Amino acid sequence: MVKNDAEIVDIEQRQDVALKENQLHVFYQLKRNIFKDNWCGSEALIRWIDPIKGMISPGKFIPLFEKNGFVIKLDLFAFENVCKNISRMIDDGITPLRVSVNVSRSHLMHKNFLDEYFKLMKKYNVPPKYIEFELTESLVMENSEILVEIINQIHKFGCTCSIDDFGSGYSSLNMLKEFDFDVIKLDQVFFRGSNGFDDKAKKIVHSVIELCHTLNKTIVAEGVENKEIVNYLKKEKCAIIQGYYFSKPVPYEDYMTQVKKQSEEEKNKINDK
Ligand code: G
Ligand code: MN
Repeated sequence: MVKNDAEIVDIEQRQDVALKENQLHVFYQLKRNIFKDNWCGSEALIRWIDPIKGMISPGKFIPLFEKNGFVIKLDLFAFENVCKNISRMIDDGITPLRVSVNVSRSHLMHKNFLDEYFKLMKKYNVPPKYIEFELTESLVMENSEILVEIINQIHKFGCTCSIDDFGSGYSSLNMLKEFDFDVIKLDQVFFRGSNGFDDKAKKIVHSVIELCHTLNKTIVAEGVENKEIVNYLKKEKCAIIQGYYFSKPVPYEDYMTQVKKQSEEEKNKINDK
């Protein structure tokens, strides 16, 4: 969190410069399918690399930008970047992975905000199957009718949507009932409680996974940092894992190298058949 008013003012004064002078970067964190043993997608995450201060944590600037509205510009900047990169991969003969992008709650105040997103996808010829919209639990609670409409629009356009940070807010179960999410992203808090990943946490995770499977939802476990948790999730048949254990968020070039490697391996497999 931001510590004091001076720091807030400082960040707010530098936000436009940061965008203009390319200090804001889109990093990618790969997601692993542990049963297929492959990368099955990624999440696009904003990183602010200041020439003097170095990396500024998103925890510091995102809540602030949500308050002052700058987050709208930032989300669209990140999204355009993602679209450009997917289009670049396709041009270079690389099969892209689906990228999930975070949609801030501020967008919901703007009617038809998705039009901007869809326009960008058309501009860069991005097939809709490569985009997943991540919506957070808190965003959902406040705007239920609008959200039903938004999810419809996302599906109609051919994209998917996920509920981010699942389980860290409240009324989560009701949300599963009311909204047609494709993917549930299990919040990292379950793996990092005061007692670590103890028996109680395991029982809760077990039940949530079972529930998602019953509802035919894809589940992604977030913030997985060690082998013990991976083994547990494997036992519970949770296929997709995102976390430092497999990959940290990395710059586009590093991400592209991984995706290219897998894309080539898969093409070779087909040719060998
Ligand atoms: O709220 P959301 O799920 O979008 O946030 C994801 C954040 O969690 C990112 O900032 C990402 O860098 C961070 N993150 C991803 N994997 C891990 C992990 O294994 N451990 C920790 N501590 N943080 C992680
Ligand atoms: Mn997210």
